Amino acid sequence: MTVTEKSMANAIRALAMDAVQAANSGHPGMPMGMADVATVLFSDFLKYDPKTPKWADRDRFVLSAGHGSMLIYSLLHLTGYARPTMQDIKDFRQLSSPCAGHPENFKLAGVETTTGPLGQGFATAVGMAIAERHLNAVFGDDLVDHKTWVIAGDGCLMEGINHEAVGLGGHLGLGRLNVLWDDNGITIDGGTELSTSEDIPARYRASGWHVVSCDGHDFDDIRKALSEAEADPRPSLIACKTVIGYGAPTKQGTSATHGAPLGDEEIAGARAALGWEPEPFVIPDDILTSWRQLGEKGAAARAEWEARLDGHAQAAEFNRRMAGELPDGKAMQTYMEGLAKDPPKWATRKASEMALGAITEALPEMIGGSADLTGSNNTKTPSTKPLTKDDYSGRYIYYGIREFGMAAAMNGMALHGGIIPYGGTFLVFTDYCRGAMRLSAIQNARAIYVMTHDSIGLGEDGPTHQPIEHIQSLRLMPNMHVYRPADAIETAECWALAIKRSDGPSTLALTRQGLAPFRDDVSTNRCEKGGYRVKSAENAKRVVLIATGSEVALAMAVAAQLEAAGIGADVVSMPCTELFDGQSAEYRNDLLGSDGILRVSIEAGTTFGWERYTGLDGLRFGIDSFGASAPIDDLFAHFGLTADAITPQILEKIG
Ligand SMILES: Cc1ncc(C[n+]2csc(CCOP(=O)(O)OP(=O)(O)O)c2C)c(N)n1
Ligand SMILES: [Mg+2]
Repeated sequence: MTVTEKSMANAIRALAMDAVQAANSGHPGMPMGMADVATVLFSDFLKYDPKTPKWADRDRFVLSAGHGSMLIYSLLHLTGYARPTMQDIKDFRQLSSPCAGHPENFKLAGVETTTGPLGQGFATAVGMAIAERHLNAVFGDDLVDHKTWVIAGDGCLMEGINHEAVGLGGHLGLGRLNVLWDDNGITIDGGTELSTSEDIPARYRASGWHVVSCDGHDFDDIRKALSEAEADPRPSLIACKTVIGYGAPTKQGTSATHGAPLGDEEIAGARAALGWEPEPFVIPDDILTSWRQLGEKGAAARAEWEARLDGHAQAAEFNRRMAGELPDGKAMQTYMEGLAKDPPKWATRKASEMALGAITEALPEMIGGSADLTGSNNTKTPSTKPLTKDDYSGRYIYYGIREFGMAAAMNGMALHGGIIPYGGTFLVFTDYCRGAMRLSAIQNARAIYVMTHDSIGLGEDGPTHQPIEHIQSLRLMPNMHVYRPADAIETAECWALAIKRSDGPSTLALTRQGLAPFRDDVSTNRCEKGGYRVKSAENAKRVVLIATGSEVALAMAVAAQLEAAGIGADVVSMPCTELFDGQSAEYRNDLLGSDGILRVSIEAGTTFGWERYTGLDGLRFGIDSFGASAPIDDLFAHFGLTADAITPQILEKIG
């Protein structure tokens, strides 16, 4: 008996029902509804090789509707990826299993990106599709010629970030991006008519997308729609009309199947309806064999690609970039030696621009951009001409006013490989990027955030634009390195560290206002330890001043007043607390001083959290309210961040 596509799709449905039932938690409805569509995608459209899951020219598949994780786990298992094993699937949602509640890119090859926060997978896929077109423009069809496929739900299309992603994807004409919309008319609260009246196809068409629809349970119709999407030069939305929980006798088509085990009785009914007889977690040999044969189809294309790569003139450079390795070179060192000769008084955003000039010239894998603040974020360099629909070889993306979409696209580029993305906006608008910054951190993605206007130092724009809690809140985020450099040399050092960090994101918090230089030594990267002493006490040491960014100069001024009063004071610049926390206890204690020494923090943002370094007995100078609209000097005076305001408080404290 030949194996039907329906029975192959039913294998996905059975695994989804069984795994969710065993875990007593999870989402069976979406995998059951999209099983037929996914079967067609993995049969005839997706380019992949389970035996070489990281093959650079594979298609990228993104399950944006991450709650339906059992869909991708089933597909990876059935098509023959080494993991998940059937045991992994039996252990769905348990600590021992790579089959986590939502797909995690660091747990399974074949999971290209972590998904779960709705809408972000889709927006990340836009970045992957940009990466593909850019690398194609640089390396040609022989090495880079793949597509990006997304499965997205109603939720992914409803989220605000979807509008940013669709706008950007349409504008850049990303024709190799194809989104399969699980158009089931159901979300958690019930039917989509409860919450939306939007004409989704019209919105996509208006944004430059091609839209096609199909019956998501009719294999021929699905195949026809996917072929049409592939052929169309625009990005495509394929509206797949499906029934959530397809096969469940009393619950299908309702939100009851969305996020809860179906229960033994309903599962028994579904098995009867689908004609699925095997025990739980058993796939009949003939069906498994058919799936495995599908999984073997891509090996030939992969072998042909390897043959093309072998001996290709650009092979070494292509491999270097895809491995995320930096080239040898001294561009940065030369740039810094130039700075040391005549240290400039630049805003750190300007210093960042100048450092980026050297970096982007030396590293062709860097793609920059800004969310419509190019001239303020200083993110554009002579080496980065615009990346446009007509010229994907460009390296600068005008993201428009789409901060969240920008950050998610940066994740997509970083995860695709071959690119180191950086992008800018005002630091205060990290709030708009935050969901994607968190996913950069979870996914160990090398995305670099260039966040300027980092304090009340931006002046007149006032409290809506002045970050207060932002720097500390980003420091709170696990795996996010936050840099707040204090002069041009520190800025270059922080950039070097951010780029070198291949397994995680970095945020650079940069000033609008000019900062006096205080460094002229560039023999070692002093920011590498996160914090270091920039001035040692001249009198007997009583105080250690710990400052970041623009407040290092203020700390130096305070220290000068203390010394004049006979009080010895060290000044520590702390550009990156995450790196400092990784130093030995000996180093940290030596730097911050021990018993009898007053520790004082100065940062033009919240004082919350600085107790960590000052101790409860220390002093913390910062701003614990919203800012205000005024010229910069008036603001620093108003918020008590001047040497004349701070020094007397220190003197009083030490008595
Ligand atoms: C940003 C975000 N908000 C809320 C959720 C919680 N959530 C998970 S699935 C879901 C409903 C999604 O509906 P849909 O995409 O149509 O999925 P379906 O029920 O059809 O599987 C919600 C609200 C989430 N995962 N991410
Ligand atoms: Mg839905």
